[in-house]
Formats: sequence, structure tokens, C-alpha cells
Amino acid sequence: SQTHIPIVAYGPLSPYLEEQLKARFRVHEVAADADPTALDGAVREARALVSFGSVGASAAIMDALPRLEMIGLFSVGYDKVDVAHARKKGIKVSNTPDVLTDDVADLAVGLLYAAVRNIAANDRMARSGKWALGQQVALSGSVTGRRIGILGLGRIGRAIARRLEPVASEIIYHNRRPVAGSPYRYVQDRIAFARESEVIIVATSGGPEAHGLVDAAMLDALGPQGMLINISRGSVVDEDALVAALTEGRIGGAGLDVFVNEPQVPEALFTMDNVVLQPHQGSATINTRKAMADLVLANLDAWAAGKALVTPVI
Ligand code: 8YV
Repeated sequence: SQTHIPIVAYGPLSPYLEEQLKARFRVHEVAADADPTALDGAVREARALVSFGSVGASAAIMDALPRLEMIGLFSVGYDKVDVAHARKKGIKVSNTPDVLTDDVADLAVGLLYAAVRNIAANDRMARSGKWALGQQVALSGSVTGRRIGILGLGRIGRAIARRLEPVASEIIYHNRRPVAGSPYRYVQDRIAFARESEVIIVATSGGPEAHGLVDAAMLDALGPQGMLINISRGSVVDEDALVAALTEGRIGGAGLDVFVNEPQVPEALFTMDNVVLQPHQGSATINTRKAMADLVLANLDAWAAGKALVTPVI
């Protein structure tokens, strides 16, 4: 039994994960917005920290926990973890890849259909009673036959591409480097990639390297009929440039699950019928959230037993 090991649940975490952590460790619950320099003595004994995507682990929380050895992350994205600082301090980090790939890819495809076919706007129209009063449906573009550009051909990008193979006229991708053995056409220049894409689906990982990658120039290259779908991180897109491009009709529409300053969504988007908004729900299915929690636990169990992590970041 490991129940003596003190850990921090940086939360709120899901009830299932909290309960399972409590069955294994001595859990100190710390609110994600708590001041790291004001933690009390017992909490500072923690040897592991469990956190989630939008909070991660800053250098400040690592420094506030002098005995910290392990960070178990309830997300595949680790852009909010100061990995360089963790590495310097010899702190291990795990994430939750693979188990969420299918659900996130499904949401990307759903957002594509919703944005192109006006599903959310037409739902509002039908509900409002305007349809019954004779309002005509606004004609939309088609999904089938589009050239689809995947930005970031990793696990999730590939799962999205596989789903869209039957309907796309072509699937192209932009990545830091070509993916060996990929059946899709690589476009090395990101502006040329955007010019050729009729839809861009953002599936790259977040973090400093991808920060603001989708900028005004890329959006203009995507063009007035083009659609932007983002299930990755808000920070990959210059959000001000996106709002401006949508406001001025320089791109056709967007389907967004992620935002720069979540849960804040730019208010200008609220009135746009060509934009579909989701509250960062890509991985939020019953099965996937359970699988993510179980993978966090498997990583913590491995660490506590002195074994190699199951899904290490470092
Ligand atoms: C969130 C995610 O972390 O896995 C990721 O990278 O963005 C999501 O799974 C989720 O909101 C859990 O908090």
C-alpha cells in the first residue's frame, strides 16, 4: 500500500480521479488558483502533483513543493507545464496520450460539419419558431469535395485525416517536418498550405513553438470561403487576428473548442452564425475521461513502485 505518500491534487479534479487517488495516497487538495507561496507545511511535503490541461504546473508550484518527484497530468497537452524547469529539477512528468485521440478527432469532424452546414445556427432558427413562420434556410457550402488541410499530423491529426478520407477531395498537411509513410501531401510552406486548404484543422500541440502559428497572413491565405477548426490549443491561433478576419469576412467561418483565455470566449464571436463554439469538450466523454483518469493512476502507481512511467513526457 502506498497510502502514506503525500501528494497534491491540483484541482478540482474529477470525482472518480479524486476518489481513486485517495485510495492510494495521502491527498492534499489544492485549488489551482491558490498562491503557491502560501501552502501550509503538510502540503509542502507532497512528492507528487496531479494536475490537468488548462492548469498544468508552473515553476512556482514546483518550487513550492521541495520534495516533488512526479507530475501526473490529466491531459495529453502539456503546454501549461514548465517542462524545462521540471527537467532541471529531475521531476518526472506523465500525460494521457492515445486514450483521447478518437473522441477529440470525432469532435473536430463534428465541428467541421457543424460550421460548414450551419448546424448550430439552423438549430437556433428552428427553435426560435422562425422556420414555422416561413423563414427559408440559408444555403451553405458542402463538406464533401473539400481539400482539407491538417495542421499538425500527430496522433490526433492522423485520426482526423482518416475520418475525412472518404469525403475530402484531398488531404494535405503542414508539420514541422514530413511524416514518414504518410499517405497525405506535405506542404512545407505554411502560407502555401493555407492557400491550398479549403478547411484548416488545427491539431498541433500547443506551447511556445506553435504560439500564434495561425496568424493574419495564414487566415488571409485560407480566404473568404475557408473554414478554421481548432481542437488543439487557443494559443496556436492569433485570436485577435481570427476575430478580425471573421468580422471582416476574410475567412468563411470557424469551429472552435479552444480559446486563448479559457473559459473566456471573445464576445465578438457570440453573434456570428458562421462560428460554432464549444466549451473545450474534445476529451469530455464518459469513456475517455475514465480512461484518462486510469492512465494518470497507472503512471502514479508506476512512479510509486519505482518503475518506468507508462506514458512519460520526460
Ligand atoms: C483537457 C486537453 O486537459 O488532453 C488535453 O490536452 O486539452 C483536455 O483533455 C481536459 O480539459 C482535462 O482537464
